Amino acid sequence: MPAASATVTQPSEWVCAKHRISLVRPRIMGILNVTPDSFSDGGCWLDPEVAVARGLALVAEGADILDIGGESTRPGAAAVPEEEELRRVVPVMAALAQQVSVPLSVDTRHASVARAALAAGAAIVNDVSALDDPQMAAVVREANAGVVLMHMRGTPADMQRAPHYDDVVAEVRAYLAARLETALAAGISRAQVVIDPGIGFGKTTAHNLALLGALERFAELAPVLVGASRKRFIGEITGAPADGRLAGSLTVAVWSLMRGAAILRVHDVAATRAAVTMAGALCGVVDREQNCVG
Ligand code: PMM
Repeated sequence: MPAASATVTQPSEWVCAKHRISLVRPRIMGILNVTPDSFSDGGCWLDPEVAVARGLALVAEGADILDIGGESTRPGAAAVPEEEELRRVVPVMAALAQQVSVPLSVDTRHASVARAALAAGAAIVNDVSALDDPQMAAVVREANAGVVLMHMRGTPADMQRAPHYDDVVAEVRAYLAARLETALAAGISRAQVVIDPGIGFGKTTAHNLALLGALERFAELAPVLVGASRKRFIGEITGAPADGRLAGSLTVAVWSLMRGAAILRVHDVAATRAAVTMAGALCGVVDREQNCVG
């Protein structure tokens, strides 16, 4: 498959508390939204027992990581009080930590939630605000946790109000480079950090396509996570509603790997696993260092 032409060799392992996640092959992060209002699965997994069962099912489907979130970040979503986020996330995190061996991630912007989730067994903080909470970097450093630094323009409540960039790739890349430096300055090691251009977070369809077409530029900075699964731009292009976007999501997933992404954050784990395996077989060589998916 065509090469990611990254000029800097990136860590081949992601340090996430007690876990070392090899990034030589693509990794699939399964999404578990314990929210009433996420855009594609809101309300499905709000009950803790149902959420845990869903988490177990995602692992059985082949998830390498589970990402558990208690605050919807869909466009227009209101912020959730931290106590409510804690109430949703921590019991599910604790129960899954007892039952699965894959690393668990907490999708939160709040250091207090991250701290509690790490104590309950999480190994990764997936922060869509890239360390905006002044306590977050210290929480990540003290737990030696993995961290995802994602680009977002504004907040979920206002991010889709006419987003504008002069050069979306250059601006998002510069932002992530700066946040990476902030993390390093706070004592987080490079091997703990993954970056994410934030597909759909304060971006039009054209912005999303430009970012997906330039993932190699991001892979020069750090390993890259892409979260495009079922997102609105796929619907805008294909005409499909949120529950009909699997084909579009799989296409973006394979594309992203070809352009240098290391981790895919997805709802449809089994189908993504099959697509990634098929792409790897077509590639013939299954080593990302040889510019292929595996
Ligand atoms: N997208 C959503 C939530 N969290 N985290 C990262 N790192 N990247 C994303 O693209 C991302 C995210 C919103 O999608 P969801 O409601 O389906 O979880």
